[in-house]
Amino acid sequence: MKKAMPKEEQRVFFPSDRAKMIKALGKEALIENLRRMLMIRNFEIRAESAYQQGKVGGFFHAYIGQEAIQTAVLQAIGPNNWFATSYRCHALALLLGATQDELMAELYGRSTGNAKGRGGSMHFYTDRLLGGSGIVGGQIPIATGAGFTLKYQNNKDEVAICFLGDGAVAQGAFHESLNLAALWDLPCIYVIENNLWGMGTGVERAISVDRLAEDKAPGYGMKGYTFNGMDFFNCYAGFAHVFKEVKETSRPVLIEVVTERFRGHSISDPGLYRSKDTLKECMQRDPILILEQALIEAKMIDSEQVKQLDKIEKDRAVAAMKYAEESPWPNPVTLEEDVYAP
Ligand SMILES: Cc1ncc(C[n+]2csc(CCOP(=O)(O)OP(=O)(O)O)c2C)c(N)n1
Repeated sequence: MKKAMPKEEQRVFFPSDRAKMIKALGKEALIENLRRMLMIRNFEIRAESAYQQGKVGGFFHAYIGQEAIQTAVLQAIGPNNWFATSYRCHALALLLGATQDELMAELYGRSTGNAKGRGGSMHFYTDRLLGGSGIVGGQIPIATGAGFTLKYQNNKDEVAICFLGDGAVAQGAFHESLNLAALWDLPCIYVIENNLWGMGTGVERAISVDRLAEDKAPGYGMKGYTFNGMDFFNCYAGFAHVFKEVKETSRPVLIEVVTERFRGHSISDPGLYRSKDTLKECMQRDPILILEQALIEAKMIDSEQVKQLDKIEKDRAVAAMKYAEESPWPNPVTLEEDVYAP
């Protein structure tokens, strides 16, 4: 069997210059990105507590630990593109403008929810998010179809971007989608968020190569890149580069972003496959703390202001819980509405 996956500090990442990016992005944009990451973290922490109180049912997969990735994507490529992701979809919906109220109400199963209370945690949507997918890899052909549409319409301003887990790399849909995207020159960016685990299976036991993008991409005639998912700046630099490249060439690209999830696979996972010490050690690389520290060092914010920002986001998430709690249940008479199966 192949050797254990190297830790992120041993991987070779896309080169990026943090000082240069701090200057280029500026104080306002950087603080806004920190705020967005705090928004995602606070939303999920409150939603978890609602789940634990029995107010939220069904599945629940937190993005905690991975926030830098999709936050950096939005900063680098903007919202006017097509997005697809897995069931781990809370962050992307928030970043694409879904309100905390509608998302929390969806988790609570209320009629005011993002999908009228019918989808729950795994199926958030926006006008640009083509849904969270509960089927591992199910979102890959959907994003490929969005890329096909852009190409067919001769739209050179937008791309389709697809987020998937390391576990989804072994799915047949991954192979078929990447083959077609390469064959037809589709403007697709495939982002493997390698959080090192597919449920309780370590990536080194599931995938036959070490570098998920750089080793696999050449087999499709594509370029492959590796980014550090705990570092907002490295993600931002990488995604900005790739976005420009894909728009210029209309060639698909495969990216691996090395990250860690700080929670279990889902809320009901006790995480017995990794030790408490391993988890504690990986939580030292908290992407929010890393960005916070960089902004404090750049004298763009101080720790008191960070606390205030965090408090505002906490209060917003708590207000969303109240909104959800007070929202009506769906009327049973509407049960057969929006069902398209013949
Ligand atoms: C086709 C399919 N097979 C199996 C499952 C059960 N399942 C749900 S999540 C998961 C692990 C996926 O891990 P990964 O792709 O690494 O994503 P992560 O959860 O780490 O974000 C599995 C096997 C499923 N939902 N769909």
